[in-house]
Amino acid sequence: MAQTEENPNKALAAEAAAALRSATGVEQHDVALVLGSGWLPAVDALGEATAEIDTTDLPGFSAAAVAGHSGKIRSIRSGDRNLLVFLSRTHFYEGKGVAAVVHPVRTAAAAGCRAIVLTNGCGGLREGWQPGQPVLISDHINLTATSPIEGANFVDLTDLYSPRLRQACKQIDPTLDEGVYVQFPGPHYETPAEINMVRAMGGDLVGMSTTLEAIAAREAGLEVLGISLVTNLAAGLSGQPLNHEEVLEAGKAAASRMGGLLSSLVAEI
Ligand code: 8IG
Repeated sequence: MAQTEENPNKALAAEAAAALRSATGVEQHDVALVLGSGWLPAVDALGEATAEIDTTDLPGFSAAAVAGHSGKIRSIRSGDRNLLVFLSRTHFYEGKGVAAVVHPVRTAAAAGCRAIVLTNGCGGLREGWQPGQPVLISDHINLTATSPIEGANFVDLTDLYSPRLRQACKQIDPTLDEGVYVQFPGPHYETPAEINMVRAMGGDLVGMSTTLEAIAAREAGLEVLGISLVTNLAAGLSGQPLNHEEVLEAGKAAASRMGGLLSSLVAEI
């Protein structure tokens, strides 16, 4: 479908952006951030909230479904930028459809954002990676078997994850590693055999988000940065079962590092 307001998804995002303007009093947002599992404790480092609203106050959003995710949107003034921070996301496994998953991204674009930082909590495959470690997403493999784009719009995904912004992150923190993020549909975690498959196909990180949002962001013309917080070793690698509490703990422990990274980064965007 053509990039016009005839696209119903784009029209709904424009309505949400208009409602966002009146709810926050902020005419134009510059940079959007989506906080994944474990990232919530980092948000306070970004600056004072100008406004905080419930996602459900805006057209097209539905309530948050996961513990540790809060269904709120914060407008934060950081230096001379207005940040639009989504404290939660809609996941593909909720079954609300791909358009619901990427609605925040399209809303951010309609609100004036030029760049989006997509964060997530995920499983790590690489030897030496520990829970609590942030990793820059260099590329992705989308195993959801779907796309947020409808119709014959053949969007290029080369360099989807901005080399410029990845470089900026590495200047802030030279110890940051990069890896290929693989999105599974979830909500179950992988089997150890699936993790072996991921390794064979070149994946380093496994999760249940981000790739569909990144594709929609590219379609909308946003510069994209993806950062994963390795909250657990991928299935079969630690000898322990996986659980969601471990994810939230890793986030709390890593909060000040994540907050410092994000706040230094938004100044560079
Ligand atoms: I946090 O190990 C988190 N999310 N698919 N696998 C998948 N998603 C995750 C994982 C994981 N950890």
